[in-house]
Amino acid sequence: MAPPPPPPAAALTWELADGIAVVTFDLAGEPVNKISRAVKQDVLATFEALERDAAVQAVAFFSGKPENFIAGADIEEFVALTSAAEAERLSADGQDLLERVARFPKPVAVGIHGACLGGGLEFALACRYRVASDHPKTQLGLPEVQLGILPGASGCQRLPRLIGARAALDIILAGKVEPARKAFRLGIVDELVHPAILKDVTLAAARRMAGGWRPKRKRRGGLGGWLLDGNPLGRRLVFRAARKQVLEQTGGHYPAPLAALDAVEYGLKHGFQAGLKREAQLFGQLAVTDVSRKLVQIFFATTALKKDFGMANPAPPPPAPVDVRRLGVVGAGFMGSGIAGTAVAQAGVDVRMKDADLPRVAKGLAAAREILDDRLKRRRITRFEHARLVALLSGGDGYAGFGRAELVIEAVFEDLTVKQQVLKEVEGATRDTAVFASNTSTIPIARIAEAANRPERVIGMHFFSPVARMPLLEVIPSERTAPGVIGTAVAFGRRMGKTAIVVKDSPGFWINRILTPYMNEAGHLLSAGVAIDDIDHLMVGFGFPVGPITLLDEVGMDVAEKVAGVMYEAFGERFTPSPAFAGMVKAGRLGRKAGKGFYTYVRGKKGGVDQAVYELIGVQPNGGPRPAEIIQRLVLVMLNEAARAVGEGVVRTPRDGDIGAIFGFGFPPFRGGPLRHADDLGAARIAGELERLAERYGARFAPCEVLQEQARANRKFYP
Ligand code: T1G
Repeated sequence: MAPPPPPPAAALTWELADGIAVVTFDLAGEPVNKISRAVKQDVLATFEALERDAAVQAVAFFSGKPENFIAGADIEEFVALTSAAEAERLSADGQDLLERVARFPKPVAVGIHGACLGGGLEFALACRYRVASDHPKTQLGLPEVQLGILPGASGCQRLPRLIGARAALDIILAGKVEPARKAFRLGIVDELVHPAILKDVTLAAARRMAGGWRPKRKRRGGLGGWLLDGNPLGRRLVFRAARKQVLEQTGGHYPAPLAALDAVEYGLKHGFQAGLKREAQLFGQLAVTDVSRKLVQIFFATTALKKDFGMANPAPPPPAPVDVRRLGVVGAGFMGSGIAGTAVAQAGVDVRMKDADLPRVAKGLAAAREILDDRLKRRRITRFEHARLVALLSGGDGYAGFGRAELVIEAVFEDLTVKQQVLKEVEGATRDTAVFASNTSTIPIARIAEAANRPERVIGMHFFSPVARMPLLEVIPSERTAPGVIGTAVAFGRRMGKTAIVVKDSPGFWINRILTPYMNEAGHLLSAGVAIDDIDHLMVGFGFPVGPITLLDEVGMDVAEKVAGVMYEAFGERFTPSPAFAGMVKAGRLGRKAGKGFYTYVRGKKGGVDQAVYELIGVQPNGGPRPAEIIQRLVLVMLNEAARAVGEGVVRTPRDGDIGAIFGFGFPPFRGGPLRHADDLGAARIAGELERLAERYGARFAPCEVLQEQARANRKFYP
């Protein structure tokens, strides 16, 4: 017997204005509107009442949340499902509801302001007319595949019919979320207006439709669009290309995009109703996969991190965190300009750069500006915004302008004496309340702070290169850093668009701590005769975006060697640098930036393996150990170090550790991060395999105390 329907949530209210029912969706007690079973009941009941009421001629639908339209289906509800059949029914129920909305006898217009995602966009697509506010908060998209599922409330059917298969696949298969302006260009919304007139314009559209007007939509994409989308042959080409791209991008690890492709294609071939059925079936299968569970865990972990400022709760002792309006950046090189450009582009703050001489400053300013130019080119900002933001960037060869900065980030040469010198100069040039952050990747913050008059205001902010694109920030307080200063750094990092984790002031912090043994192991494997590209292919097969050797070329061998040296000094034998890497820096093989590394580079484009490298390593490829053992060595050496670092409190929670590894260097998200992966394998199994590896290859594989203890007590990182 089917369970009784839940009582309707008190979410929808409506009032009549001149023949138009103005419906407001405002889910009580929740920061966002989401569609649960109870909300669906309420929508159904409301639309039934609207149909019955003869005074209602048309409907205008809005959200009551100030910054959010509808965030989609309630994710907590579908992760609780345990069978594919149940999930399929949930999807089919959603489709039925939206069919009723689409066939509603009175016209429905929606006014969209704020995030309109997943089931929220599917609802809007079922309405007859869509108006969106031209506001940065108004974003429309179908992010479902990012959660390992597909748009399961008719989105795979309605979107391609509205904007064409090619454009719809572009959104659905990547789980894209687009700003309102782009959604308008694509034809997803019918009108784009200033937020102040959203309500009036939507009401006017409802009224016109009540009077018999039917919105006309012109087919987008012109003749080219018709050739590709509008006939079966063209469509076949579109699907073939999309399938190929999905397989390339997912390496077969993520089933959702392929399933979504199937749902779209099937629907276009066999009709809307058959498509719905297929969509619900596939949704059911995906919703209970382990991949989807892992991706949903990541969603909730990142959401929880957004609210975590790394400080004690309730409010810490003074100083309170401050809102940064002016940022000083010392060092106008690659990192410094990346930090400056990203701070302006994302946080819209006034940035003052400083370097030793004016030509360097000019070069740094130009590089920072390129980040803004790129946004303009990709139409993320308007010309007007671009001009406004460019004007926020300035610089000089002295500290003029630093007096007003609330935060100064230094990105100078990686040397303790130099950094301490800069710290003293900055303290002399700024107010007593200013925070000094070092973008060091290897030097303990406590050591830098030894030179400070105000050590409680010194902190580490470790960005990754290139700053504009890498999503992670490690925030590193020393033991003397004030809690409020941690809050300032984390909050500003978030405004720069970064996912910030607070980590302990210990060598390599979190990311380099767990990455270094992995890189070294790749070197040991090279010495054992494994081919460069074999190592990379195997790790890409495991799910990393690039393999460890390619990563070395990207990071730069000089940087990697420096980090490896610092880690060896700190932790001793198990971090012994790989001899395979020793000759690379001397030979000028620094990687991409030098135009030569393990791979060849022609005009910035990566080519094949540079065979000359094998001579430097001193071993020609001979196959080496079995592929399974290569993967095992690389992965377990990282998991072992990660477990040890967790035991030392390098990260505050396993959640931070996993999110850091996923966002920091692309640990395969479908495995949930190194600590989730360790839990899945089980400590006993990992410890056993590490012992066997230690017998064969040495003490660097000896299982750490944390894993041994977990194995003994049958415990895990996560409850
Ligand atoms: N379900 C459940 N909870 C949600 C939620 C959702 N869809 N969206 C947000 N929350 C919670 C979030 O966990 C947090 O909770 C609070 O709301 C505020 O979020 C049938 C099946 C909308 C852009 O993937 O991208 O539709 O911590 O801090 O920064 O095809 O939340 O307060 O307890 O992130 O202003 C597809 C997910 C669903 C959108 C707002 N939708 N959400 O960002 O606030 S699947 C998504 C977001 C679907 C259909 C399928 C963002 C946001 P708490 P927040 P924000």
